[in-house]
Amino acid sequence: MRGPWLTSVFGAVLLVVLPIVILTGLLSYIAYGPKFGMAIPADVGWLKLPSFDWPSNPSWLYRLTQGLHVGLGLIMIPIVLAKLWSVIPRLFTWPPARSVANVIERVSLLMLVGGVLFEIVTGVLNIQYDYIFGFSFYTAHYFGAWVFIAGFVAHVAVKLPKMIHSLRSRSMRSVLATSRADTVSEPLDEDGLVAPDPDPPTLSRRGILAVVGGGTLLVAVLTAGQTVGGWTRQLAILLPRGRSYGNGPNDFQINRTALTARIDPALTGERWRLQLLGGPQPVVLDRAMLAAMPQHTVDLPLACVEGWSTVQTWTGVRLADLAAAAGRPQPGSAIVSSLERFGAFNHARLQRNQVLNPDALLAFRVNGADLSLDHGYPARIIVPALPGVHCTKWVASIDFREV
Ligand SMILES: Nc1nc2c(c(=O)[nH]1)N[C@H]1C(S)=C(S)[C@@H](COP(=O)(O)O)O[C@H]1N2
Ligand SMILES: [Mo]
Repeated sequence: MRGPWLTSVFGAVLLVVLPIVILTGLLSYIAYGPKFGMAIPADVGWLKLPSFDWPSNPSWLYRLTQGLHVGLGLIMIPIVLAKLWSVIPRLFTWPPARSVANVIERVSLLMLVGGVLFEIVTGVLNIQYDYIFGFSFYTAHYFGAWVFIAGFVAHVAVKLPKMIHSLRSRSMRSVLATSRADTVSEPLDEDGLVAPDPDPPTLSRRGILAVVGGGTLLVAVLTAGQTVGGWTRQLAILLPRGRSYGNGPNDFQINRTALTARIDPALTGERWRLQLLGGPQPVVLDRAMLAAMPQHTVDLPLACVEGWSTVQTWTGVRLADLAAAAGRPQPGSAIVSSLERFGAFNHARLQRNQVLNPDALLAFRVNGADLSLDHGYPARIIVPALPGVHCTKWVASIDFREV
């Protein structure tokens, strides 16, 4: 069954889809706020990306980019595996290198194959509850991506003409019309993909396409429910955050529970105060004072780096109003800190446009009810198009900065 045509079909799909996965992945790094040192790894040397303020409009921006990154990344797995299977004979060419050009080609293939497998493994493990490696996912995935990108660009440059030529060698329509009995090998090729002395086929070529395409569809069905919601959530059995969190207004994905974040419930009760810094002097507000401020209700997505997202109806006070209350109505940025004492996600720095967007809230309620403790009671950040990781829960203070 192996041959340049089949390999080229898988290759063509990957050639279209993987650049989207790469681009949205790099955008995710930028969305994390490298300018404020919040993107991980913070210091990437000459691999620094052009940095710009992440827009806070449209509100679904990060939901879209990160949904595409993780969603397409996952459904491409069967196609990547099929493509690797289709070129297995190349793995065993001997001698492994014949010339300098050949060595360069082999190294680029190592970067391509090693890179894509590394990105798949680290990516998949990061969206499960437990990431088991001793190194930072973000650092590994970022540098792994560049290894893969280098291999990918080199590979496309070398193979594109051959891919186009092979795709033209037969029509998809004729392949789809050919039964197993009529299936014959592709003509022998110089790369040795085609078996010189093949066994009779056990599957038609359209059968292989159906198996791989079906695998992709299956992964899509098993993962999409995490974001699509409704009854499809029950189908998201491959991913941990599709499941239910009880009924009612607070029944949506929880990233880290109050228990894991070691939130002391005593600090979220009557004693809770919001501290606003950045003005002439600190301003301390209790719950009643916050409730007396103008309240706004908006539908906004919460979109995690893990690819899931969910739109909920949030009610709270505008961050812009809090900035004014603090005495700095036109802040350059704002540092939000949580009651959570440990962990990398207990504070975040928001850009000016994120603070001043009229839909950017310090939310107290969701879907008409108080936030549950797991969703950040008594107060959490929700900002249009902001990556979920910066929607800080259990907010204790906001420091409005000049720059
Ligand atoms: N204090 C604090 N805030 C946090 C986190 C955290 O671990 N601690 N996790 C963040 C991440 S990664 C996401 S995706 C969202 C998830 O919010 P949820 O648990 O209400 O869905 O909260 C964010 N806010
Ligand atoms: Mo997240």
